[in-house]
Amino acid sequence: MTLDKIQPEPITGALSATGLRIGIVVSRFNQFITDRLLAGALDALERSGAAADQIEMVRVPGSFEIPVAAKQLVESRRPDAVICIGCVIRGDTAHYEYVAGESARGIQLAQMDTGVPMIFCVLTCENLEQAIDRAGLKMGNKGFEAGLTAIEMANLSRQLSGNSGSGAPAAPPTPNPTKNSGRGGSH
Ligand code: INI
Repeated sequence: MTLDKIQPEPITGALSATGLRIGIVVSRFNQFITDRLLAGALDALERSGAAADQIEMVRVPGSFEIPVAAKQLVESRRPDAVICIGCVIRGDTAHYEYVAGESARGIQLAQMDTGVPMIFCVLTCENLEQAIDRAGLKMGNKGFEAGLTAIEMANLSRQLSGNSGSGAPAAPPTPNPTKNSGRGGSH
């Protein structure tokens, strides 16, 4: 008997943009920050081998509008992943809570509805300094991280859905009525 545990081989997404199509939805609100996040994301895509014609970019007014645009982008262009870029900075009222919360919730809903990975690159910061630190200063560039995450998730999603060509999810396997699965029972 051996004490070693079995080592299952994980399914992972490669960090290569070859053959991928990536969508980007970027908010104009706090554009000083979102432009820097966008530059970081594009840098990551380019370093991973992506060309301009593999990227579809959409601009929206604010982070609140990102989810619907991301969903429509998937439905019309079928990218393999969408990077959602925004920046919400706390103000004097509760407005921040609604914009940040609904943006996150909407992006998650859009991701689950479409089955296409949506990368959450919406900064939620207490002040401008925190945002600047995450857009290329002390904390790195969250846009760059989002670009790499998009590529990994796009490739992983292709593997998990058995789809090696386009962003559209593969059709589910059709059951063969003449074949007994052997599991018995129904739900
Ligand atoms: N949108 C942002 O992306 N960041 C913010 O910090 C922000 N604040 O603070 O108001 C913001 N508001 C606009 C919002 O996203 C919508 O565009 C607007 O409410 C119209 O629907």
